[in-house]
Amino acid sequence: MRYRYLLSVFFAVLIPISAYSEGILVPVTTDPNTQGAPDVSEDYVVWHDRRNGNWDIYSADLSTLTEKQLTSNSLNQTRPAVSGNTVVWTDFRRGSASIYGYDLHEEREFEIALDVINSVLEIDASVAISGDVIAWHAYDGQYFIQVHFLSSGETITLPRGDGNNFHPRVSGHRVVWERQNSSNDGVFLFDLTTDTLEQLTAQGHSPWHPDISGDNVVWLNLTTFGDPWIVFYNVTTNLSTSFTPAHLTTQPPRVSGSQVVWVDRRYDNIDIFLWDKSTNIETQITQNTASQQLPKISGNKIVWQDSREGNEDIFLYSSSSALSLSTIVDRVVLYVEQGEIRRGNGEAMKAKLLQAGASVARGHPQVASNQLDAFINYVNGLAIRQIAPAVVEDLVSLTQAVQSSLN
Ligand SMILES: [Ca+2]
Ligand SMILES: [Ca+2]
Repeated sequence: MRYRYLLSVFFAVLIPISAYSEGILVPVTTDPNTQGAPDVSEDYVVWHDRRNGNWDIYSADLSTLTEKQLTSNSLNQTRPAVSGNTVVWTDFRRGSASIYGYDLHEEREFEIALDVINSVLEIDASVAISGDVIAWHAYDGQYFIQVHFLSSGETITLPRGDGNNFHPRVSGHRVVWERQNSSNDGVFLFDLTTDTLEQLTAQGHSPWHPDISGDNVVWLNLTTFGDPWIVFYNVTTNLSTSFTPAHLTTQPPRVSGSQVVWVDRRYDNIDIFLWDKSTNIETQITQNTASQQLPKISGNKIVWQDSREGNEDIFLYSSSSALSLSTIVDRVVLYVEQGEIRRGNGEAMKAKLLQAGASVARGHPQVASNQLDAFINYVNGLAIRQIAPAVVEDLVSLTQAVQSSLN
């Protein structure tokens, strides 16, 4: 077991740049009863649905937007998660909380773990899935994390330490969750390939609801003296960025790649916002006066629970995420204005970016990508003493994002 605290972490607070959303918004459900708690993968949206007088699991195929009822048991099936063609949820058909799954291709339901929470209260087991790996919190007097492998059928218990372990999330071979302990709350990460445990948060913080996508972990940090904030942490570089949207709620932030979604009340009602770490651009996804909440994100798709029609429905946003060289030029200009980059260096950077832009215009994306490599080398060359590390990291990650959109 290995603990790694944030002592070596470079802590950057960036001021986001605002943008208007340019994607399309689609209602996934229009039924007058309650639909909520959606999740999304590349091909499917899933949610829990009360149209039959009790909670059932439904799915929609995103290529056709056709709806499908996955459960019909008269007791409750709630809070589904989806990855690929597998849907998992917390199921109360036995009274206590169990974990069930459904294969959307084979149209087959299956048991995963029975009676994981034996409680008189109906408590969500917070089941999560990524590929072969399913995780949830179970209860035996204290809450602890269990992991199930779909391919082998094996179920294991993760190191539980002192206190209660809640709200696991999975990405590939990594599981993150929060541990609540009277002396040391924390976000923990377990690597299933190396069997190593890390604590990602320093002592004295109260982190809630972590999420993970690849190398990137986000969580909420609560404080008794002000608004909560969101932490974005890279497990490979140990670099941490925090930002504090105005009137942030305690609903979980969610991450996919470099993009984070959350809800806040800055305009007096709950709306969905998106921030992209690679561009440092914040986008307001919903601008409706009803409440939009519980967002999830996968690639360029965001889903959430929306009350704009007078009852709760599921909505989907799909972005085009078109990045252009002018985004980097604008960023260089901004840093020059802020005094972060000297004017002469800024002009040299703009010249390199214009060369790459000319190559794109002539239909030579590979040449443009090589010219952007030269731009990155130039920026890295100024990293010693001339430009702050956070500025270098911002420009390099933004340029790499543009390069990946050229390919
Ligand atoms: Ca049901
Ligand atoms: Ca509805």
